Amino acid sequence: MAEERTYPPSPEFVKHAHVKGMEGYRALYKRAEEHPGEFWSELADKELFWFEKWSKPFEWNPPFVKWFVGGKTNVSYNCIDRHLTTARKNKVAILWEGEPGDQRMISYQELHRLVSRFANVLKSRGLKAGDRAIIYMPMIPELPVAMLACTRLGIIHSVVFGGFSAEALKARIQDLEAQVVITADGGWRRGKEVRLKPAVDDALADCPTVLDVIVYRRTGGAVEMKPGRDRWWHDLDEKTAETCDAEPMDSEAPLYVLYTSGTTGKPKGIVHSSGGYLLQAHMTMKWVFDLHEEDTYWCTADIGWVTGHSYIVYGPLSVGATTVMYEGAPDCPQPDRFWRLIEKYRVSIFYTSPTAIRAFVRQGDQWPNAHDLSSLRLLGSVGEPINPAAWEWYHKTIGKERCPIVDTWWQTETGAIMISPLPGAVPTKPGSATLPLPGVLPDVVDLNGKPVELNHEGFLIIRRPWPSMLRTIWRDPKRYEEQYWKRIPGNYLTGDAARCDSDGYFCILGRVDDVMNVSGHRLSTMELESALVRHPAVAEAAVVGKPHEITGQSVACFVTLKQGNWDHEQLAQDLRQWVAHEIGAFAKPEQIRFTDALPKTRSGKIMRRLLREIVTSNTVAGDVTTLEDLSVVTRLAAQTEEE
Ligand code: 7RM
Repeated sequence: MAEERTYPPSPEFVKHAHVKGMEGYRALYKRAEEHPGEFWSELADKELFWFEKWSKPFEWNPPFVKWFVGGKTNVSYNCIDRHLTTARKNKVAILWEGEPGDQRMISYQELHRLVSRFANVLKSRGLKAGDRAIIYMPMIPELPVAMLACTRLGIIHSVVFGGFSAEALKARIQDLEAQVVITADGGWRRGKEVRLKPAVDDALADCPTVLDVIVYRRTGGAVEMKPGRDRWWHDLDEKTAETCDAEPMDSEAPLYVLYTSGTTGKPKGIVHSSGGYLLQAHMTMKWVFDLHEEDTYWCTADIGWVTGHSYIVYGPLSVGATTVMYEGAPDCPQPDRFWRLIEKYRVSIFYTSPTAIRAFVRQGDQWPNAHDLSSLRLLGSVGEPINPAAWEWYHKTIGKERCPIVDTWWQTETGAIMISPLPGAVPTKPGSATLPLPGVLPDVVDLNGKPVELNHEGFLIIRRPWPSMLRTIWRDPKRYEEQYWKRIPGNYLTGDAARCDSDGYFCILGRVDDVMNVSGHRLSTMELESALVRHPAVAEAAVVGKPHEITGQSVACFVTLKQGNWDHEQLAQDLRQWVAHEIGAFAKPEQIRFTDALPKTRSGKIMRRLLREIVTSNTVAGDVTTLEDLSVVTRLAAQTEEE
């Protein structure tokens, strides 16, 4: 690692931190490593509410794990009800601002009322524990309300990011065999209404399991309501009671399914549990974000991604925090909206992505400098590797060299942060996620599972199961086993490459499989390729990630066409629209190149590695001995970009 500078936490920060100094961290880590059952049991007992105690801390039958076996709990109860008997009852739970500037401050008591009422609505529609709800909503308080209402009754929810198209939504509804869709007319983004209900209508043409659609009115835009199927949230809510008991749920009952991109065209439904998931989301709020009663905490993610689940909703509410939620774009009406919000609400902990940070760098320091950011005491980063230059800017310009930065590495599958500095303990190094959290045993290995030497690149694995680990892939345990546990038997394969230095610090380098990371959004090359070949003009397509200054990677496509007379410029436009339609606008290719052939191995596999080299450097240096027709590559490299 070129970057050698380290930043120890200030004595002032250490003094008030939940985990103090390296000794504090090491003691926790050691106990978790040596006595995992006792370690997690004690925390589960002390930190969460249980209707019934478990008989065993965990049961590991690789690749399947259970935590707090036989225990009964309820996530909604833990996030709301238990705070009502404390001084938190009138504390703001959700501090929300809409893009147009409207505000709502929802206390824990008010949240209890909203969630109970909506749980009664779901009950009145005949929904019960084990049923599935799709939630397709903008970033408004009713989104967490819907999640918590499901959780209260044991209904398994799946939040679909509002940026996904009708096609993507349909695939998720069908895979989950959902009975209900909870949505809204639309939301606000950059001053425009982003309509959601029309996408639901399109998707539902092919989803026979869905009997109910509940629509929240956010924008007031025109909506078609299908009689017998669609109902307004406010009509149902009007007729319902204010209280609804939380259902005691098995610790292992699925809490939610979140779809994420894998190496094939079909998204994987990652299944998370109740007890284990909540415990680790809760503990990492304290360990990593050092959350104290007086903090105002803001994670800028969308709840449609796992970061929003664990660190806007479940983690923060479980610890009784004030969690800030913002509906719209960071540059609306001007590039200083985030700094405005921090100043206005006196945000003390701010958690965002490297993509956002790089965009702020580009907009210029005048935007943050015009605001009072002195309320900040801790900064976080997630979603992709953060380059040292962006890290340094974040540290100086936003943190004024006062705030520790936690670079948090984790995945949809891990449920909670796995590798990150504890801000009052671990000295940080720009570009490194630093050390594993208590209970996490990562390693960097070669293809045979043998640990690589220090400072050498290898596959990042995790050696032991942890409480918030995914339990399976929805209705596909075989894919779960093959994807994560077969390659290095008995170990969890993350799909990331990493390097470990002589201090034991981990530097995460990015994906080793065909998964791309565009603005921290996970996309699979296969998913994009299958979308492209569904277009009538396309014969074959290969998609790779191209390094991008702001978004980390952008989508680059190589396309061969069917017979015909095509206007390439027009077609490139059409294909962009097509991808937006099939997956969502955020997945639109930046670059489309038309070619007569794709480079393939003798067995017919597209050599994406070569294409990656072409988009990165316009040359090919790697091994091409398995390539069938070498001239394809030279022609592609020589060809100037279509755009
Ligand atoms: C939380 C989330 C997971 C993938 C993961 C990595 C990359 C995430 C970091 C990171 C370097 C980080 N879930 N990633 N955080 N890479 N440093 N701090 O992003 O399922 O959507 O993506 O994101 O490649 O495997 S995710």
